[in-house]
Amino acid sequence: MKLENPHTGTTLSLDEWWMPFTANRHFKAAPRLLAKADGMFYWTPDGREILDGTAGLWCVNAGHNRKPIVEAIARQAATMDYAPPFNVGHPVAFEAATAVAAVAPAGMQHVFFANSGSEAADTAMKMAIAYHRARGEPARRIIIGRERGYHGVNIGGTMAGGIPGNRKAYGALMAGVDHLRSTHDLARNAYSKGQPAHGAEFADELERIIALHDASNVAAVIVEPMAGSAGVLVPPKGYLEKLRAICDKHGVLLIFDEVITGFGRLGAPFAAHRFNVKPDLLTCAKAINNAAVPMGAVIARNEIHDAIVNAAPEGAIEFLHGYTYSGHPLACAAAVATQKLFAEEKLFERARSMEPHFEAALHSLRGARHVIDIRNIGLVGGVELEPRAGAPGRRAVDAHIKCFEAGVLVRFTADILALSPPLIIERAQIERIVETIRTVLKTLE
Ligand code: PXG
Repeated sequence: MKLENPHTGTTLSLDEWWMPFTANRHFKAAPRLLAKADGMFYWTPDGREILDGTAGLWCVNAGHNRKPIVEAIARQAATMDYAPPFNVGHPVAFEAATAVAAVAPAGMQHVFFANSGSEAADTAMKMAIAYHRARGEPARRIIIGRERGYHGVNIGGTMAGGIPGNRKAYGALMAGVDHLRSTHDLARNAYSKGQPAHGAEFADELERIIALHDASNVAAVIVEPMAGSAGVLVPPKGYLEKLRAICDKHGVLLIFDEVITGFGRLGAPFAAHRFNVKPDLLTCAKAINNAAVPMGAVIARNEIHDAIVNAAPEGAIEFLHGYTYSGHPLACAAAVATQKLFAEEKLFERARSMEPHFEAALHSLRGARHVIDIRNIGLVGGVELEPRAGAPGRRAVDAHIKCFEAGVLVRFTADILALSPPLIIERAQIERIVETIRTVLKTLE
């Protein structure tokens, strides 16, 4: 197959781009390329339409190539491409922070910009440690994550994360991390709709872990309120409330990694709203600006921000951290336009009102070949397949490829298919995704 960029006619060589989180040799032997997007769809270079069941990588919540966002980026690029964020400001970064703070949980009104979810996670962990230091408790440096957690791929996030394959090659990159067990409990919670009934007690081991290290050494707990990458693990009823209470009891900060759950994915601005549990620090990225330009952020509770800022001498830099591209003008212009679009089209509410339909459609796959669990909340769904004997993960890879060939993009992780469509999805498109999966599963080894 001759590969070319259909927009320029340039012939492509696949050798040079060392692709991230990709089986490079396998992929390059049979590449699947996307060259154009609009609304709910992608198109391959040869013009085949692909229905986007994953909002890119859980990020294009308003749908692709939305005109107000495209125009805002173009306008900003033509006006001012870049400006430094250290000791010099630019208007659109302040506007973007205000727009993000407007949808953040009450009392969380300070936004620190990064360029990805990974950077947001590492920033939040440093912020937690800086907070304790500012308050005179510099020994509080231990971070507690959770098995099957994903907080990106920088050093802090790799170590706080709990996906074994992502950690095993790197050993102990960072001292002072521990992990809660995952809340996944197939035996008791299979085929749960929304929050599973069983497992609030899994939070109790946080007491034990904090006691082991002594609270005086523990800085923060970081969890995804709903674990995305490890296969859509919805928190059991009462679990997050318990984590919050135990953190409060011991003066430990609670960080919610809302890189996936932020900006409407669960039918509310953030999972913090949906579950009515407020973290101290909240990380986000992806849909913050509809993924149009790389961007991440940490949203801090006012008390955390104030403690760090007020502890520094007058005139001193309060938090010695930041990136060349923190608050990049193009990312910020996209964020302002995206947040406006979310509000105008009431997309968070739309996700919530579409949830019952999405849930029913997804759970109609119960009983389909290979399916051992289905779980969902908001516009996120996970369909867990029985692993193929001796080849874990292969069945879901094959399902992903066959769905792609049938014109539907689904994500896979281990043997779990994950769905997270743009929030503009129509009912008929939900049916199409589910029917494609049903058909593919019938033919799958
Ligand atoms: N935290 C969470 C909860 C994430 O889901 C990150 C941090 C890291 O973000 P960046 O922007 O550095 O990639 C993520 C990213 C998938 C998948 O399909 C999920 C992510 C990225 C790529 C694939 O499981 N989430």
